[in-house]
Amino acid sequence: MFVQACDVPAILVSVMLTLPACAEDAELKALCDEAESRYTELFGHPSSEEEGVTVVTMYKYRFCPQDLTVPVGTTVRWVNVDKRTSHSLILKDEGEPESDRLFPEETFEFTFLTPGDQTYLCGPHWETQEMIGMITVSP
Ligand SMILES: [Cu+2]
Repeated sequence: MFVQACDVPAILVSVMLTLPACAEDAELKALCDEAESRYTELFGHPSSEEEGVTVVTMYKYRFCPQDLTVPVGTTVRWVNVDKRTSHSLILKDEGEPESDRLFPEETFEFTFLTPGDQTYLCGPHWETQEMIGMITVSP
């Protein structure tokens, strides 16, 4: 039997602990909650309250959310909420050049006009830290 979800009955918890994917999910969720707290601290409101854009935070070598689905025409705003580390964006499937380095509190925006899945990267950290994100643009 294959257990896909992490919310399995308690009796399976010991099994879950052996599933690295679930532990990773929990870790990423905690990290992304922290990123959102940072965002609110820096900008005075939750990222979901930004008008006209969908926010992805960049924090501790991760994109939050790591997987995002948006309707075509959506502008995504990446925001570095780290304290010291700079990041960049490589939207390789869009054939765009790498963005400038984003220092803490800096942002980068891109409007997705082509439906489909794409993987994007942080220039300095995708290889060493696997700082990689996914966007699904729905028609
Ligand atoms: Cu980075």
